[in-house]
Amino acid sequence: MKFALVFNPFKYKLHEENLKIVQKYFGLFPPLSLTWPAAIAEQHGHQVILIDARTLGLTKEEVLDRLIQFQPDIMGFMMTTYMYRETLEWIVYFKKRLKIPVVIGGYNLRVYPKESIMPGEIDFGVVNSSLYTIPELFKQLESERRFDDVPGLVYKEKGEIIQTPSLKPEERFEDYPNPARHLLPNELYAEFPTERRNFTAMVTSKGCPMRCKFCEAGRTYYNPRSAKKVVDEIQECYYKYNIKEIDIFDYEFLIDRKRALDICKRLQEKKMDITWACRSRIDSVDEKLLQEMKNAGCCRIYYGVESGNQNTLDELNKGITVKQIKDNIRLTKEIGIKTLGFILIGVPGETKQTIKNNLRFAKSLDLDYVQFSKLTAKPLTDMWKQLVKDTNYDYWKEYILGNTVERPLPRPWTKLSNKEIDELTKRCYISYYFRPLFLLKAVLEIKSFKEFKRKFFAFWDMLFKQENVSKVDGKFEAFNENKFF
Ligand code: B12
Repeated sequence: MKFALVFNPFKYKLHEENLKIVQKYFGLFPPLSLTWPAAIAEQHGHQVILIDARTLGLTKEEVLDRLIQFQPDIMGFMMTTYMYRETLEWIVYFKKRLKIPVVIGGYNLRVYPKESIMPGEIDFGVVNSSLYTIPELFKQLESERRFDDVPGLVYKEKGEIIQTPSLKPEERFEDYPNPARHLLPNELYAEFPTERRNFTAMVTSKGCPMRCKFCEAGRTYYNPRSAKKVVDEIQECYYKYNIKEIDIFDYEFLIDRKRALDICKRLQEKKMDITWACRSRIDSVDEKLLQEMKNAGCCRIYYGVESGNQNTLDELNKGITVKQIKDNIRLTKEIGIKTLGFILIGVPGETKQTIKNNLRFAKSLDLDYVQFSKLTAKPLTDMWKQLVKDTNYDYWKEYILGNTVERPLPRPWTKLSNKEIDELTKRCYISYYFRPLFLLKAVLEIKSFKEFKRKFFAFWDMLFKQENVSKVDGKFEAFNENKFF
């Protein structure tokens, strides 16, 4: 089979947790989700292309030209809940012109498996993992077209939508091939804090056993790749794609301390000139682990700080203390690893005063970067379940079904309005980043002209272009540092 995967550009959405300018400068990342089905299909002898139209700045027409040249038998797209309708527009466009089957996968299939494939243009949905679903689906497409034995598939038969059971327990992430980065323009990627290029993103484990109320990954099956596999993939990045910086996107990279130490030890032995960042809970680190991480090239840790208020942390089921936050951020900085803190705005009981206190707390931690996100009832979170129960209305479902336009979700857990939350989030960014000494330090640490350009434009736009309340922007484009001078 000839399999064509397309990653479409996407605009800012009013229901997102980030401000528009933050979204604009978030970065150009490899479409990792699509590199897995790509690699799995190739492993089974299929021919694959992956078109990253977002990073390459391609229009639908330009992508169509490439597809016509390739002559695929089947097309694939990744669906998040947030961007479902936008990706659907792309699917409709290609389906009309190429008239070949369309398969979708991605997070929204877990939330709304059947609804995801309701549009007439979509034929199949991969509910969870591609590991066994893709080879079986392609086998059936080439032979008898009997889909009832393909695991984890949604498909249409005689006007009905049928979902087959997924394999249990979930396939071992360890058994996956490495993501198909050879299909990507690896030299074009960068995220906001990127210091070295080439840059890539990586995922080394799926799921998270913790139970934070605001996160959709809570209590999902933790499914790691072994230290050996992880380091093999890093070596592949380094030697094959000249990658010098990696952002490890696991929900919680350090949850298995033994695995983390093993990865560090192996990286130290390999002596590659490579730096990496990861996401971690505050209570996963200690001095020994941080030191090993630093020695293995860790340059930045993204911590879920969320709040400087103990009651809020408890209310969100975060399971950490304010003291742990202070101690471990200090330790991380002393060891020479940069810190980014995620802080939530609009938490239960939030007032203008609590936001002020949190801003002061973030400043006192002296984090290198802070991301202020508006707490949103994201699909599959406890907050979402409660909101659906209280309002008897599931915004996300209605949104993907096309029954409602995009809009910010209500936040009944605070008296602050959505408008106030937007305004205060913007004020937090400006107050945090526009401190003379902080700016001076940030400028002195910049390592390349591209990094300077990216950060300069982001600061400029935050000051002068970010509306007090983010609005829809039909012309929205992610910042592409490869485009300008
Ligand atoms: C890397 C990443 C990105 C990258 C790259 C995009 C991508 N997903 O490839 C960037 C930064 C660009 C990105 C953007 C966004 N992302 Co993102 N992203 C991730 C992240 C961290 C890793 C994805 C990954 O590779 N996982 C590992 C693989 C193995 O699992 P997987 O993605 O589920 O893929 C498997 C199956 O689902 C299936 N599959 C997936 N896609 C497809 C497609 C086809 C055709 C087939 C057959 C199968 C298939 O096969 C894979 C192998 O089994 C996940 C969180 C996570 N840890 O998973 C969030 C995540 C998927 N993203 C999310 C969101 C919200 C977004 C954004 C909306 C954020 C924003 N505001 O801009 C955008 C939307 C992009 C879009 N076009 O829709 C949410 C989705 C939630 C939801 N309900 O939809 C997640 C779960 C993160 C979160 N905590 O909120 N993302």
